[in-house]
Amino acid sequence: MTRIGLVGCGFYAQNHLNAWSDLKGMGAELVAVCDMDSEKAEAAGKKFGVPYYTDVDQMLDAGGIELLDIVTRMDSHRFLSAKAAERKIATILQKPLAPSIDEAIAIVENAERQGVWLAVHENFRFGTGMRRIKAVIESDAIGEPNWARISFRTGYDVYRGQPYLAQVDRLAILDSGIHVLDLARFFLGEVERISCETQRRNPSVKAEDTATMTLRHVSGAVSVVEATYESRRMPDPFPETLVEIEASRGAVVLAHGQTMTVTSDGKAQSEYVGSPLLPWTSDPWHVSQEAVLHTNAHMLEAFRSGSEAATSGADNLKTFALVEAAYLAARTHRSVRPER
Ligand code: 89V
Repeated sequence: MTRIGLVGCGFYAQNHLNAWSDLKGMGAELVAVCDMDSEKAEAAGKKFGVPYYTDVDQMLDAGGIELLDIVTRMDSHRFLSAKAAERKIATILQKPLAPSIDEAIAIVENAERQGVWLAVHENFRFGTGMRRIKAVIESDAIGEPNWARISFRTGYDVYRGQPYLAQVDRLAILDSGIHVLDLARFFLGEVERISCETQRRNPSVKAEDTATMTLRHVSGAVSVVEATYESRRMPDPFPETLVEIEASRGAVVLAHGQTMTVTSDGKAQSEYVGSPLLPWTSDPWHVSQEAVLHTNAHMLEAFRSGSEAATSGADNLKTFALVEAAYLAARTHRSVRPER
């Protein structure tokens, strides 16, 4: 068994806790949880039958944790990951890895210096629909991808479950754009240039709530990558990402409702690629929740086999470089080369 500790027992962490519990059969053993808020710590500890702490040092010093899942907000990631690294405890960090790339690099470099395994919980690419698209591309059914539109557009009230999102200095690109930028890399490879226009369409949030980005990939493919929390359309696809990829011999399109249509050499076929609800998932969050289960399963497998996670710290810095390039592009109205 791999002994797992979890810090940060808030809204989204419930998905991580349920996922670890589901992965018992794969060798995951949740052994302790921690939250600064004693009520949250106690609720999670009692629900999942493990000791609970409000002090992370106490939890880590109690010993036995091999893998620490840090599900707090980004501001505390450097501080908490340093505590794990100095005790040689492997770490999974929630996205976004940090508020800025300099801090993200410092976190990754510190883990490298200490020789500690570190991964970023970038979950979108582990969702069932996204994995099916990747499999279509890899199967060569559509040929060489050369254009894409990857779109996360919603007006769902994300501020209710995550009120801090209305107050952050960087919103659409850093919170959800980071997911779609990661998908652009996952499907079409590394990026040469990016341009971006941002908008703050909802006056009661502090930062940009809409980002429209154009990427030129090293392969020559071009993608339009969109993220907004202020789309007033029905039906609202939240939290689905809609994908259109055109390629030399066909296309793959994932539409709202998880219907994937693959066109291959002039023949089109559609199928439902969603997954059934789990006992702890519900709509509309299910697509995001089941991605957490697959992400945790991947993390566990990679850690146990001593290999890097697909979304290792080093990998995620490449996605983070796109985030920074997008902000710079939006500020200067120019296309920007990412710095990694
Ligand atoms: O998955 C996430 O990153 C969440 C939300 C779906 C609201 O963007 O923060």
